[in-house]
Amino acid sequence: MQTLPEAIQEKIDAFIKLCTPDDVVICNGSRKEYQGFLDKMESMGVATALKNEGCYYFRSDPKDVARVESCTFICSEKKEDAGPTNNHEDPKAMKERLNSLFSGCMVGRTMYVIPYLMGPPQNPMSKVGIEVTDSMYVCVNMYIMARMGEIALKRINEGADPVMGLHSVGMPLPDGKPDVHWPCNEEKVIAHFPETREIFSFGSGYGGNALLGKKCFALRIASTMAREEGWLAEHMLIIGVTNPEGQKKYFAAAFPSQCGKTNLAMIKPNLPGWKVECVGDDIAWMQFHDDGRLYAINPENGFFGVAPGTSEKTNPYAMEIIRKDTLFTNVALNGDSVWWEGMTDTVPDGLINWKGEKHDKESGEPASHPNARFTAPLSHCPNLDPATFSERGVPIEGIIFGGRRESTIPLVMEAKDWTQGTFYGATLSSEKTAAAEGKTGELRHDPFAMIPFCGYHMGDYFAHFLSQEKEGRQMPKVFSVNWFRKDQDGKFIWPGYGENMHALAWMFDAIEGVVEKKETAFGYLPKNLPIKVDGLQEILSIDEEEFGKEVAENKEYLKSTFGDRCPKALLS
Ligand code: GTP
Ligand code: SPV
Ligand code: MN
Repeated sequence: MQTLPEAIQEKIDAFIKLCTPDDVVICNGSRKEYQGFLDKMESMGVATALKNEGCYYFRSDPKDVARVESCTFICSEKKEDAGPTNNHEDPKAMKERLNSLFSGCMVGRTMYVIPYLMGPPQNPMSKVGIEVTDSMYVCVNMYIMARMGEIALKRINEGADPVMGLHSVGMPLPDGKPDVHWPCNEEKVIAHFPETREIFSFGSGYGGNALLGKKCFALRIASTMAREEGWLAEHMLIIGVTNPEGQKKYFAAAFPSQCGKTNLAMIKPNLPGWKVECVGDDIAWMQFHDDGRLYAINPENGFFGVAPGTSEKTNPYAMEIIRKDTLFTNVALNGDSVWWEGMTDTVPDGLINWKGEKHDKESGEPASHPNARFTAPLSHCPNLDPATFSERGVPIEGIIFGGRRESTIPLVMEAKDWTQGTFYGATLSSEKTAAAEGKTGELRHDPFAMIPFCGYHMGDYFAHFLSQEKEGRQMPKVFSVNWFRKDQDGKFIWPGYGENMHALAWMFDAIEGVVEKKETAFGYLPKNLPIKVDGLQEILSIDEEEFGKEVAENKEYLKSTFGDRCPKALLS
């Protein structure tokens, strides 16, 4: 069995002393180990094996279905370093609370130590972490989402300093108490210590709360590392777009949770001659290289994608990706396969809903939870970009910001310069979705789609983004998009999905300088697009008065929220 460097072992020993598990296992990340976890969970009735090879079904506790932003904390020494958009807690006070929460929390359970690598093994930007958890569900998801085991251990033994994370579902099993199918705790805390690069997560087993490599490390902790070290950790998908002439450009795009990243990353274009390949669907780590270009990597190794709405029609590549070796959580069971809203036009008979009950079609309740997810390997992606695992990353020429907006924001627009592009990012807002707790549909500001994920003061984040523009650098062009405009009847005007290729093609050609554009004070818009859509001109235009009002409100928001720490360039 592998050993850990002494300093790391000491930290793990302290976790063991605190959590008092019955047993400790260091994960090697092998396929055999992964299958062993699944077999064990199946025998416990926690996982259901499905008809398709390597596919399993999980159901969470109905009270543990999404990220919990109200219980997510940035514990920086100074409150102002967390900024106005994060919950802050004093590190000492939080450590005390955590010590009491974690004390004895793994009694009756096994502690799994998961060394993992975020990023392609060949790439110097990749980083290591260790997640210590009492959840086998977390182990199997981390196996898919990160590079787990030996590969990371080797780096750690060579001196790489891992971001440490301790996770517990928060339900000890004293005196042989039987386990429940989805252990969790009413009290949840997701605490980040950016200065010491530590993560503590208690009480939830779901998604971004529990898979610490994802939002906790690759965004919240990484964004603070990126600021210190001069790079960018962004909530962005990465795609390569090839035009009919065979020229290729890479784009990175930030959309808030459940606003279309995974779908755009896997787009099957509805425009002859164009090709799109996927590098990543959620997170981008980016850095300017000596050649003056911005290079991106996807730190993840899998997809944790929204299931509802995914179908052969909307996202055929996703349907192919999830055909084998996929974990499904909170979808509906359809015999020995799965179903969710939007997969087919008609609802099959005899479904078991995500709560484990017979689905009542008349109830008006969905059979799958709106934040039901699939976990599937990146390598399954039929349009995976050949440079996904490259040593260098991929050169980004376009950055896209998009939200879910039923009015005001046009289908696509181009910023005149980096500063206006930064303004697009800083003023991104979107109607709330089911990816986090709370009411859906409400409009909220979500700068850079990073509101829930920025590990420091968002005003400083804007300044950091702005400061990327330097002599000798080829700055990407910046765009704003919106697939979600609605007509008077509340129907989407834009067909979306494969047709989003029209917007991508326009952006590609805008970078090349070969499109016809309408100039406004707020950026450039397409004159037309070669597609027949009712209301097309409406979504290709802005109402300058309405838009101007939105811009003024946005500046007010920036000023009142971030004060002096908002760069002046965004307010003028
Ligand atoms: P997270 O994984 O939570 O960060 O979400 P995401 O940004 O990856 O969003 P995803 O691609 O999973 O899409 C979220 C929801 O929006 C799904 O139900 C999609 O079917 C729907 N969606 C995605 N793209 C489009 C589009 O172009 N038009 C419309 N109308 N809906 C879309
Ligand atoms: C998101 O909410 O943006 C997700 C899901 O991608 S989670 O991993 O739970 O954060
Ligand atoms: Mn996604």
